[in-house]
Amino acid sequence: MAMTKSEKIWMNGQFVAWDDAKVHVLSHVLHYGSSVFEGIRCYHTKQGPAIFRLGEHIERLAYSTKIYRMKMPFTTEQIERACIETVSVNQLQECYIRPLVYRGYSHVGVNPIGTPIDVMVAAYPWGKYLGDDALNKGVSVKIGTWARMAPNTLPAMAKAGGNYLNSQLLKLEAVEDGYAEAIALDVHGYVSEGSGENLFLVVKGELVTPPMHNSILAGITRASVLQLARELGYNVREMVIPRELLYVADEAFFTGTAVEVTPITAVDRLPVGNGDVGPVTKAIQQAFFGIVKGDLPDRHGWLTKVPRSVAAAIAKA
Ligand code: PPE
Repeated sequence: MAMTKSEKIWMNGQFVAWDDAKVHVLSHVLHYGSSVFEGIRCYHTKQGPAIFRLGEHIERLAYSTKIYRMKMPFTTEQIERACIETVSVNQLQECYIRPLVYRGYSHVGVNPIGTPIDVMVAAYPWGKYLGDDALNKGVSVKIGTWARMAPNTLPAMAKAGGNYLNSQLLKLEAVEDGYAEAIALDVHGYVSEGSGENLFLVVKGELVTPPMHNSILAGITRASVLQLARELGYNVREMVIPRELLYVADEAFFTGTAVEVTPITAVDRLPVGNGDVGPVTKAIQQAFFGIVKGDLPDRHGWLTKVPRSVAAAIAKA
């Protein structure tokens, strides 16, 4: 799963060559996980590359920095601009955008006060998160034996690097056991989310998803799907979900930037519904991909176009 390089990475306000985008080994972030980040997709549309919900992602990045008391050296407008420019200078049509804010190099020691706050934005091609067939055929998942962090341990609302140690334990277990992904329960035993995605169930025609207080990341795809589902006329409810509802639900699917809308067709080797991708999941996929790929009107203003002129302007400067 080697990544596809692009040419340039934005680091603290400047573009540097991909291979030169380096940090010191004694940077605080490497030792203590002190980073917050975003994952954003840019889609190829007929009107050129378009970034999905850029404003909401950078707003969440700002919340994450606030929670961890990291004083951002750039405004949200500057970071949004950096994302657009990074797509443009690398001449990418379709890509994943990864902004990262991290505590840099000054001293080692848990106390983060005084570390520099560094910011980078990279953009590079990234294919299907859970395999090429996942979107059409669905994935088989297990309930992880690791719980998501308790609410008074690490803040789930912050998309912080450190949270992903928990995610890695879940993912490692899933892959070693032959599953595409793991779903975590929260500390009370209720369904929380996947290692890197939110989760919806279809129960008797109604869409349900765990609320914020089950240690989930407040996913931007989740919010988009909640809205699209309502617009399609489905009853939608944020609801505490017991594990066994996964076994008796009619349909289930993941949502997330990387995973997009991916059907879940089996949980713990039990088929979800009859084990096929269900009609509600398909309807949500259609509504979602219709907008992001530019085939349906962007009626919510979710897409930020990347104009061709941006790269030319940067080259001139
Ligand atoms: N929960 C978690 C734990 C999570 O990491 C993500 C995104 C979501 C929910 C969905 O959030 P949103 O993308 O706003 O809809 N996970 C990102 C990182 C994946 C990775 O492997 O890296 C992503 O999808 O970009």
